[in-house]
Amino acid sequence: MAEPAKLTLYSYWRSSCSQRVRIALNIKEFEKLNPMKYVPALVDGDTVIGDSFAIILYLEDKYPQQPLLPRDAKKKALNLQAASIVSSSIQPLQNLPVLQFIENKFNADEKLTWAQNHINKGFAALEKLLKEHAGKYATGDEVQLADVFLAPQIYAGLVRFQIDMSLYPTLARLNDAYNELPAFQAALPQRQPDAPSSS
Ligand SMILES: N[C@@H](CCC(=O)N[C@@H](CS)C(=O)NCC(=O)O)C(=O)O
Repeated sequence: MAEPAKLTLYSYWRSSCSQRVRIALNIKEFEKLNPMKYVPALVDGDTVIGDSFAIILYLEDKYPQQPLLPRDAKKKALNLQAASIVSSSIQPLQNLPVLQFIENKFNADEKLTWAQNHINKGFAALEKLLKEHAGKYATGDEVQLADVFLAPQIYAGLVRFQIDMSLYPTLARLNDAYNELPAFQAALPQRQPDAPSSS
């Protein structure tokens, strides 16, 4: 295993994209991260990667222990599909600049309605996609890529956007399972050194 101390993660406590990367790093047993500064960018020597999906796939290639992508082609596609729904069809629509734009154009209520609408659409798709494949975790009994993307999104849905998770029983059950895992607990926004004390 390469030297963990060479990796520096630039992050932000509340960023769900950063939370994904923290979970992946925790799963791959990196314990020492340098103080975080900005939403996810990983610096590894002279390599700088500025996107959580790219960072996680880089970690997967470089540190194959605790694989996040299954070898089985169908299961791998399922994991990539779930991760992509989160990273392409939900998170960009709840991103800060988008929410600020809606609030400035309309008001805070419209902002919340906008976010809830897009999160609910994505969660409905994920619930349908995963309910027949889920085991203890999203695609079986191992923690995989889909889980790394789902946990921060469900957390944001619950804590920031008041999503009613009873509509999504599979996702709600998965969230309970994530909350039991140390790698996921340590990545929670409120556990980060840059989180405000009132959060
Ligand atoms: N596709 C990028 C998206 C990065 C992104 O949208 N980051 C969000 C936090 S999750 C952010 O920086 N929001 C604050 C801003 O844009 O000012 C990734 O997955 O890393």
